[in-house]
Amino acid sequence: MLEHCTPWPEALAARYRAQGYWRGETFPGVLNERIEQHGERLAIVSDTRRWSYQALGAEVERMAAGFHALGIGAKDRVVVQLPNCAEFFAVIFALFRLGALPVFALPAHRRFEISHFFQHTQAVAYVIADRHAGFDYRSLAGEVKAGVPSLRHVLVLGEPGAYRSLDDLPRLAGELPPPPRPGDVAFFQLSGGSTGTPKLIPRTHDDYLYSIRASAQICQLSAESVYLSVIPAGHNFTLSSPGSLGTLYAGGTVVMCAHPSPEVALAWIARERVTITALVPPLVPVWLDAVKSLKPDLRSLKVVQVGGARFSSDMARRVTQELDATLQQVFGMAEGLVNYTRLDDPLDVILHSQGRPISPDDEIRIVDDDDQPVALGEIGHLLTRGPYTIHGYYQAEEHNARAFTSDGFYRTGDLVRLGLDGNLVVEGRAKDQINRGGEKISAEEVEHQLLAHASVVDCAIVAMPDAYLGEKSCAFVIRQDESVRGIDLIRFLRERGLATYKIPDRIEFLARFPKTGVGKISKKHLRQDIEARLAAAS
Ligand code: J2J
Repeated sequence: MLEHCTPWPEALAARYRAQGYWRGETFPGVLNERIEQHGERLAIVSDTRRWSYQALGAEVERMAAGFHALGIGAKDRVVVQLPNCAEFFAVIFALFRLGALPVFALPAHRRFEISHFFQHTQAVAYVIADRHAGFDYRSLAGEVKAGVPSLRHVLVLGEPGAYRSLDDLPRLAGELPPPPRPGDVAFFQLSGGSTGTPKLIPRTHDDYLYSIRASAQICQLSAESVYLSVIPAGHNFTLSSPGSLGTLYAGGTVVMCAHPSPEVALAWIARERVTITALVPPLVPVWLDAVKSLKPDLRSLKVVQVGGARFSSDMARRVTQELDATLQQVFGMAEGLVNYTRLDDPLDVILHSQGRPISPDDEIRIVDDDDQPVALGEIGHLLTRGPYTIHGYYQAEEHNARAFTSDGFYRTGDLVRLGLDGNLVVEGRAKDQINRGGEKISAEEVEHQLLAHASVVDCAIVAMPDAYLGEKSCAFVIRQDESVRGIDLIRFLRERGLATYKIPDRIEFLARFPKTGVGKISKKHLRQDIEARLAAAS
């Protein structure tokens, strides 16, 4: 395996192969098979493209040759930050073909995050769109480039400005290098994170393709399926559960929706006869309201998946009552483990649980604070190990010692309960993270940034309840200089290049922090404090 990555122990790897989970597939191999089987069928639709499998294959070949001519090769890291567009797939499959490793940045990431990905992986290239949602990614590239010596190529979808257009890659006569092997790392996913810097998740062809293949089966995908990709394309949920890659695996069609507004998305569903889509909880009431008022033609829609953050049973019920589609709850993580309610589960399971794992070999342990198993049905920490769950983050030895048990179980940081029917219910979170409607914020990461301000003596960031997003972030700050206002700190964080969703939604100043028995800041008391303030104001 790639250096600084933790392989599965040989005994487990042998088991996963023997069980037929790891079949020796690779992304380039799967794409070639699909081109042979479904060449003329529609693979990808976007605002500007309508690609058959053959057309996708041709675009992948052109880009692979171009990247190769630029000197991008096996194991080279490439930060990919594209909006939902057809070219996303041409780029990543071209990189897969060369054995180069995409790092899936989110469109919301800014200088701070992108620079970190480059510094951490020594990435050699950066693939961006010219502009999207009012933001110019070329100027971001300019800012990043100044501090990152490893960055050799900025490749732009659209108007390239000072850089090179993806339409204008060099042509190469001659052979491409050999394709990657099934056990090779295929790309880096991003961890939601609860530490000072975002961690990277190395996923192999074999392990990811197993999760995709099995997910496609659980969701009953076929060559007739049409998947609408609404949330950012590089996110693990939209990419793999079963997502766009699961749909391509099944020979279906992926529709790339560049803007998640319900008007745009619902029009796509009617126009392309979409059969399945995936949403984060805050989008659900907005969609349901839009369905009521716009009355779009949703007859094709069979499955609506919801996941990424806590989803209330009441809202789940609304979905089942107001849409003529099956609701599927999805509880997953980019590190691996994904749970689904099954399409034929009783309504009670679909409304009140987050489903069960993909694989019979997903091992689940629910433990107390001392790693001892809790009684069946009790709430505890979720630990997991399995054929598509990593055994270590990339280049993070010290953190890995805490994030994984000595026998390789990943500590998810989630608090869950196992129902008698074998389904998991997510009850809360032990990790120091804010889940802002599916967007994950590491409290420590933002606290570090705030502490860089000369007037911040100490700070602590906690989740506060929010009717729309479920949670928002609140920063409690002890300041040195009384004249420093919340707005000054927010401006400071923006200037440091932090993604907007990580900027605290609210800042409260305190003279001192409540402490725990061992003298640490009591975030529990801070959460109670902000809840009381919100209640008093309403
Ligand atoms: C409560 N919390 C949830 C749910 C994830 C499919 C679906 C989601 C993700 C994802 C993913 C939740 N209810 N239904 O990768 O493939 C929280 C948990 C979890 C963390 C992982 C997929 N579904 N969560 O959200 O890596 O806290 O993956 O540990 O972004 O989101 O976040 P992420």
